[in-house]
Amino acid sequence: MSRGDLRLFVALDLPEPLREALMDVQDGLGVGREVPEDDLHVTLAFLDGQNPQVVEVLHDMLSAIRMVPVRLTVKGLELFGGRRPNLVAALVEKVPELAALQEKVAQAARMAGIDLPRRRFRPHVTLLRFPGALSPEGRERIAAYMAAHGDIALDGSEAVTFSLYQSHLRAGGPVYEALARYPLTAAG
Ligand code: 3AM
Repeated sequence: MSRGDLRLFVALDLPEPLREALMDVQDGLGVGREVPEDDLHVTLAFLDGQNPQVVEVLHDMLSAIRMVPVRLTVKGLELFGGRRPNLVAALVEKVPELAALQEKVAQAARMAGIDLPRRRFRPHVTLLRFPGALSPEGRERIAAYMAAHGDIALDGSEAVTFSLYQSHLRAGGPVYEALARYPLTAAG
């Protein structure tokens, strides 16, 4: 990433009832660094560092997307990072509308000239991050919470917007700035 580049990603914005339910999960886990309520999202594409000219084209491409709202259903929690867990995420059901939107966003990014690696899309909402190594007590607490609530199911409300975000890396964790928001409108 060169000087002047913007670190970008595109994400689905969460409806209020789902954000609130996920905040309760964060409170229950009580370990690590919580993702602030306004920052909870489902990443559709991580775009890394891009120059401002690319951002303008990308914005035009994203503005042209016409897709329907996405029903968001959480099915389970997962500890990411294998032997060195670095975050807890809520897994989101990959319904056809969500898969289609993710493909459209990736296509828009490529049409804007962004070299987007092909990766399997596993929709999730990151709830907590562990910037340092987890303490044994932290691990125990998480294990106990996952045993009791790891299969949580939250039947969702609809996401009606997605956004282009700039991520500012700061010592206390990333700060997300929404650069633009795009509507998902009902068909017909
Ligand atoms: O919060 P989630 O998990 O949805 O993990 C980063 C975050 O995703 C991911 O992009 C989102 C916004 O920062 N991310 C950061 N660096 C990444 C990378 N090098 C990355 N995803 C893929 N490759």
